[in-house]
Amino acid sequence: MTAHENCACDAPGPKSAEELLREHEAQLGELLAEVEEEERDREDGGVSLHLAGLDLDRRDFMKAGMAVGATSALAGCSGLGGGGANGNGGGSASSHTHVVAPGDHDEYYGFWSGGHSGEIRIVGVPSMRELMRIPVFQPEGARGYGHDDQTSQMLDEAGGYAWGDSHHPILSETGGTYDGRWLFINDKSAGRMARIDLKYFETDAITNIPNMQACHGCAVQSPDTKYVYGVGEFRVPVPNDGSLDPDDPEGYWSTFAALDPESMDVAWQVRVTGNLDNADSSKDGKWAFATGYNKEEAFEIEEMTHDDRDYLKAFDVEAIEAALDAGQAEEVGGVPVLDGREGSPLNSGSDPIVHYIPVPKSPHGCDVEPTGTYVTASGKLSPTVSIIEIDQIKEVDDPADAVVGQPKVGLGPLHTTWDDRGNAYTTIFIDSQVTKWNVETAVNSPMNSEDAVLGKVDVHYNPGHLQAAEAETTSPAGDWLVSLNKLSKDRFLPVGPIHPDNDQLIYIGEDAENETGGMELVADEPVYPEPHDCVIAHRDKVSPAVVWDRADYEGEKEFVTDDTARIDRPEDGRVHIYATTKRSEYLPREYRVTEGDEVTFTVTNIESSRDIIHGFAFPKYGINLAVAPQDTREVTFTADEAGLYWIYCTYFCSALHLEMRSRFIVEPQQ
Ligand code: RUQ
Ligand code: CUA
Repeated sequence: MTAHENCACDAPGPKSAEELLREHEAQLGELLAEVEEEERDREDGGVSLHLAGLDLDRRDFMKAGMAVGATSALAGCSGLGGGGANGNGGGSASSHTHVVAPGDHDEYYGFWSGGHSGEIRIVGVPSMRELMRIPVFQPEGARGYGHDDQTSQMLDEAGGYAWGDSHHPILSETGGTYDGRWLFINDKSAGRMARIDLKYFETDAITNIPNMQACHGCAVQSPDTKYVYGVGEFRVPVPNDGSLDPDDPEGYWSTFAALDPESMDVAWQVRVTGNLDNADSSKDGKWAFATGYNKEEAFEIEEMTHDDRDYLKAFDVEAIEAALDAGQAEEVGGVPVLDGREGSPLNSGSDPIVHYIPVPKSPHGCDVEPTGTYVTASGKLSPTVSIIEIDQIKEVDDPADAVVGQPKVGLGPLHTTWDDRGNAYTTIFIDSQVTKWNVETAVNSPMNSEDAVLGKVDVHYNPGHLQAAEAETTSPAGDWLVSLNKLSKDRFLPVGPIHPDNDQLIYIGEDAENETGGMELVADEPVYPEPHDCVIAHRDKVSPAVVWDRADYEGEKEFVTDDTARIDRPEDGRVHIYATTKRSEYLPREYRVTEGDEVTFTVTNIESSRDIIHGFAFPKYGINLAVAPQDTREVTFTADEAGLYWIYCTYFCSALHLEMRSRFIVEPQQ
């Protein structure tokens, strides 16, 4: 297909940039007016689409969609930033290829959250090839996660939930940059925080955080990861045992938690006023920040969005530690909790533990820029990003005076990321765009002006997070940016009514005085529902093992060899089988137990060549182990039914892989 067959040049009236801007202004005016409206027309009649809290009706919604469509058509005709380069098509519309040749490696590791798939995905950037998935909050067969004793026990102890909702992957830091040791990921569904060990790319700890439902924001304390921060979004009664009046907001809590990254224990919590949302740390570690909404402490969306302002909360880490040392915490749910609500004693002195900084309603993204001078709160229901000068927080008498800039970036700003040249990039949900703006220009311009805006690029459609390479460090790379778009609509072959999301790769390596400020859309990538966020690290900062180092589990599990493979019967009713796997057999070759025996398998893959993994599938008991070279896995079950069952290998490991199986014989009780 030529570019022109796909071009909407003949479509009626593509609008000029000015017309579009005017339209967005008008739309915004209507939107905000409607949010404020007390009385609402609740007659639906199936005509208008009432969006609770926004009350944007179908007419406006369609208009927003049309405006975006028109911009795309326009861009296609002028050759600017159009969505022409698609997936593996290789950037014919872009001078910047993202194609990584067969056999070559990507420059960056991208760690994507999987949303309600509860996992982490590893994506090569810039190729956008998905390299691996790491199950976190739910069992998964291919990697045998939740199938062996260790991981199934970990999932059980973390609450035994069937799934999780992972949003904000964050890498551990040393000296303000990614150190490749751990990745942390929140679970919004259940108030949990998990840790992934980046030597083995496996989940190795999950903490069920007390006094919290919906751990949403997730951040590490810069520059050296003394804490991992988990942010409680939903307000819940504490204790949540039915003893409190559900209609009394007083009994509801929202807490900000700090975990020790080594032990994954909760070090402390701070109870706050209103909901919490997203989080970040100052670059010197002295502050943690969280956006929040619902300072009204309401139960229904209309009331939650009632007030004009919400807060960015600034947690003074030294003041918090001092209050803990002074014994001012109360032990609740087994962890020390400080009262950081507005007007609490700990907030009333000269050194409040939490500063409440008013910003326009329902701020969402919370991002500290690379120099550590400013923290930003992206507006969500305001078309602005608020810039707070961190050093001013303690200086000003009126907390609102710490807000030193407020560029107008578009309708529905959600999250902000950074390049290495002082520029910020913000996702604009309603306008379906990414806006590029300059931080210092914004600080030096009048509030609410567009002076700092350098350009906008259309994305498809409705972006949530975006992330640039190395953007959480003190020195972002400034080349690639990914916009994680919630809707793909018509971008791909239809696959039924549940659509993939669309992650779009944008080159940001060059500044230019054009419509997009130099941003170039390079690729589309359909993704399984539904990543929320990602973090992108240079490959030099991550060095996974390619086979297991058995010293890492010495003393915990036996490394079985062909010489020590055996069947032990330590007591009546207990069988412990020590087995090896190699191409293409298990040793011992056959297992005989008695009906009712409790059986433990300790299985070592004695291979040392990379990528020779053996499966150990036991369909009768719902078990599939994936045993990597030099690794050992253990699984325990009760052989409760007499019969013969084949154990077989699930990884295609050799020409005789199909023959790789053993008989497990359960003899009837005498
Ligand atoms: S939130 S789309 Cu869960 Cu990160 Cu803003
Ligand atoms: Cu071992 Cu297939």
